[in-house]
Amino acid sequence: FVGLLIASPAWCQTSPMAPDITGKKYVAPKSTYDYDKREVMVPMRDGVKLHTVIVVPKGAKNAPILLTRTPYDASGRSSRMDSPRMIDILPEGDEVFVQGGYIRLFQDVRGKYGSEGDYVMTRPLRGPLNGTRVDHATDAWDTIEWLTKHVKESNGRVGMIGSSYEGFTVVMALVDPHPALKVAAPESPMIDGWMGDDWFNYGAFRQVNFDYFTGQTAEKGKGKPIAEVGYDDYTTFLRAGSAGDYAKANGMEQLPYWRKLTEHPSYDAYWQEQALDKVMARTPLKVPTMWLQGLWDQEDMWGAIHSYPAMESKDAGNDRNYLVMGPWRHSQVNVGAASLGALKFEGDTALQFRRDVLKPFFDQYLVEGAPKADTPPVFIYDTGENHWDRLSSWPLSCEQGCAAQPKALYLQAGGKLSFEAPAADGPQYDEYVSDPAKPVPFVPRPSRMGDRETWTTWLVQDQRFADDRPDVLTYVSEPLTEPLRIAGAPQVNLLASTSGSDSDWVVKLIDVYPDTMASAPAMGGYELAVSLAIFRGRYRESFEHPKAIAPNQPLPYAFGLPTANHTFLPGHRVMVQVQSTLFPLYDRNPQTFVPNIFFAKPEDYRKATQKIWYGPQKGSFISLPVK
Ligand code: PG9
Repeated sequence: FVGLLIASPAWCQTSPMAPDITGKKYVAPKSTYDYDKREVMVPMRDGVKLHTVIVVPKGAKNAPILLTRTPYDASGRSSRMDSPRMIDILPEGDEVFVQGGYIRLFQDVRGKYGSEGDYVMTRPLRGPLNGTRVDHATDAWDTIEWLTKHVKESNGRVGMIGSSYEGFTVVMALVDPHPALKVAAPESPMIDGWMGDDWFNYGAFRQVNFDYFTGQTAEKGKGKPIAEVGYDDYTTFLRAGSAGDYAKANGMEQLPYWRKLTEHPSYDAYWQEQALDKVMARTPLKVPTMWLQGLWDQEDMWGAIHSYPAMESKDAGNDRNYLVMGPWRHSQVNVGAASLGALKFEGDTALQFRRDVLKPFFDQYLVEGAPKADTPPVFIYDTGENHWDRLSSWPLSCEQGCAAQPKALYLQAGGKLSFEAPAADGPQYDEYVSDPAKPVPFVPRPSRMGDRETWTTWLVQDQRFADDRPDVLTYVSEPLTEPLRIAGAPQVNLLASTSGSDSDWVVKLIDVYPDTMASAPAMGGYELAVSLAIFRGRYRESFEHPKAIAPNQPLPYAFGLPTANHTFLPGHRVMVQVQSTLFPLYDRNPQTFVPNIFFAKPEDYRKATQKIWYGPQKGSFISLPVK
């Protein structure tokens, strides 16, 4: 019997046992939670319901509402971590608002994640590009209307905030704002996809976005990135050929938005109709709006800084239109910003802004009894002297209407750069061979556009990796003996020729650090790009109607570089680099004129001899917005 007991202990008996997984959902006791999270489906005017996450502080009464309409998963955006504390579950950028007792909402845009309806990438406004009766303007209006009636803990006042695409939906809400929308902060908003927000820069196509196309449009939830076939994107895209070849090899024709892009390589009505800075400029600004962007915004370098001036003339009372530019990469305003790449700033510049400028600005319009905020019309960081500037207008230096006039910084033979015009009888040009088979990389290889550190810091990358290439012309000033302060958008005036019939021109304005920096030795000789852009030469005369370039003719190319607020310190030098590729971030120009560069053929890609011409009058120079 003892043997039986030992041999067959009670726990090995075959009698039925209660399962440990009951099938009932485990619900943590909410008693310790300082918030209540609800998920509701908000009805739009066409009957489509949008999934909306509402996070309400425990005991909230008469609380303001902060709304973000996102294509990036409202549930995920409101679950930074699982926690009984509201400040933990919301994004870092929301902390000041949580501390202020705000109700926080995230809503899936139509057709994405939990929302019903059809998804259209950056759905255009109703009109020639959108025959339906709904768009982001109506969806925002209907959402706010519903919120004011159904969120009983609120005071019926709504603010909207968001970066990037989420900034785009803020601007869309401003097109025909609901009366309860009292204040808005479009951060790095997508305003003009062809000029410089995400898809192109002056017509050169940004190949970084292929994973985005599949991620955003392959399915309602999160789509998968394209399978990596090599560690170095430079090699992968070079072997692929044109952007269209790469797309075809990866089945992108299945995606309607990719097809749409390839049908509109030029700045035609498709892009012009969607330029939100121009749409907004048609009507007075009704809602106090803080246009915000990073000075090193590698994704949306166009939107905010072109919308702000467009609205300035519409801000009759001069109390509704604001501009903020921090020393930030894309969307860094909502995370830690004490540094960017090798650069160190005066503290967490993003937290300083959110706490000292953004929150008081929003409180003024959303919190009953809140004081009038001391919001500067322009709040912009000096990236050379490392401090915030509070200004009454922007830019400070421009061709017309500014306190200061720009100064011509001349490119000269021998790699010189000077405010002195070159001698009329001096050398006429320098030249380089641009070989599409050996394009200039945008970052040192192996270039990995999907690598977060690479992608977020490439604009502040030390440019010494490029300046010794024979296909990069480098011009540099003498060391400065006193500070040189620029406050505006540098304007490129190139006199250039190419032996080809099409060409891209990349121009970088660079701050060269002194050869030795005792306080930061690794910064000795650093070449920091303060502002850079690529210009597709076929659009020299018209963005809408591309034209072949007359070979070997010195022709003027004029285009703006991104805005800068930078002091070149004594001992530093000013540098300009000129090249014709920035790869694989931008697709290569075949350098022979073809109808659509997306579908250039291998034989179209040909070397070209590029010449940059000098001269005291019509030579090449940068119009520097010196203040
Ligand atoms: N504007 C950003 C983006 C859009 C499209 C492609 C890639 C990035 C963003 O919404 O994050």
